[in-house]
Amino acid sequence: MSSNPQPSQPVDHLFRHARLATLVADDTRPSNGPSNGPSYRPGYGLIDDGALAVRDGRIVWLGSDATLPRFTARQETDCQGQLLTPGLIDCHTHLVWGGDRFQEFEMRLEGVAYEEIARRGGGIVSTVRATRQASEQALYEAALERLRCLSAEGVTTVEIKSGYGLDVASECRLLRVARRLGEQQPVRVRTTFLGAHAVPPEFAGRADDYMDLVVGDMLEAVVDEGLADAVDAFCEGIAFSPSQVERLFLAAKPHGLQLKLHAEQLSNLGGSALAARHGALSADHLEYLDEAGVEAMAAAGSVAVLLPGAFHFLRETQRPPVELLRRHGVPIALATDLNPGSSPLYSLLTALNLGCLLFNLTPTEALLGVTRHAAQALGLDDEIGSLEVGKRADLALWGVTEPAALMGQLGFNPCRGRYLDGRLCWVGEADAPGERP
Ligand code: DI6
Ligand code: FE
Repeated sequence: MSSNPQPSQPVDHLFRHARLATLVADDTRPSNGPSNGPSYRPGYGLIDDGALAVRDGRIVWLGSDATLPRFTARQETDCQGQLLTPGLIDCHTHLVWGGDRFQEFEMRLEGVAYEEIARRGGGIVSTVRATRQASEQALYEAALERLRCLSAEGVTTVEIKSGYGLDVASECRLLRVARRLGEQQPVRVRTTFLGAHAVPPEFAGRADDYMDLVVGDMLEAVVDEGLADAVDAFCEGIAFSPSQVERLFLAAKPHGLQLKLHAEQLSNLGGSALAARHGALSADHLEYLDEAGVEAMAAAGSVAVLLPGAFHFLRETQRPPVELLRRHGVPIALATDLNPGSSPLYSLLTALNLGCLLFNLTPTEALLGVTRHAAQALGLDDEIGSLEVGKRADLALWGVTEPAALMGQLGFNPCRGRYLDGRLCWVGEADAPGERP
């Protein structure tokens, strides 16, 4: 054994004395042991008094602080025993829109159903009218304010859908705003083309004709400008049928676009099974999903993205089949579904709380749902979503020690730091202490 000291390795940022929630493995669960003893910490992959080193934006080492190799760090953060998690991932939002829908909130409370409002020409289509009138800059500024709410709670990656333009120029405008947020703000953005969100007024009663436009000129414009990473559709009685959705999937796949689907939100049309057959990354909502759909998702490895905000705002009573999803090993993600109609929810921490209390998710499942499984729902699980050597150093530092404190309280934001590629930064704050990555 050599007595020479190890040479010191240069790193950019060293986090020390953190309670790391790696979300990688269940390294504290006693094998065959009790599942409810006082020391039981299920599945967070906790490392108490841990350290994590970052070089070139990636995690290069993590483990117990006591076993820290010799590093020379340009920057060091003493986490004082507090929780350090992967940066949170909101894998389903409709962040860019114009106008608001609070009159519809009132209508629903006066007894008019969400679907009825849509049939009367309100709902999604009313946001489309307001969005078409808004300038790109106005849309950007409104979206930035919303994004800031998410990032203040430790969100480092956001998926943003179009779907409130519904003509070629307006859909492209929404996706351009989403792309620009990712370029100009310290946040990772994935964009999804949702031209098949609703039938716009000028195509009323002609959904197939509108679908011709979506799979034709609209998709072509989106692809030509490189505006989308994925496509999505609303598969529902008030929107598009499974065969219309299939046309979109078949048109999108040759362009290398990933597939996602709003499915089984208000009724069961078999959308999730269709999406799974086409290898979709995820099916989202899923309140009316049946076991056949769950089996199809399990076979395809699709993620079930649950959206308790929409469930809450629509006062839905049918819960997604969480027990079936567990039994068949379908990964569950949670997201805000942030949109002006069914889910004006600007808080992923609240979505965690609602996921636990309304859908019976365990706190571990909930945290996995906004980290590892959310990364999987975006096809980014090789890059983000857990603390592992080689992954990007997207991190959230919290002023708490217990992971359950992230979802076990409401209206208190414990986020103390948000790091993208290992650098401290906040969306919308030009003079934040960290530089822009
Ligand atoms: N389902 C939803 O919950 C959102 N879109 C969708 O397909 C709602 C969109 C809205 O009401 O504006
Ligand atoms: Fe949605």
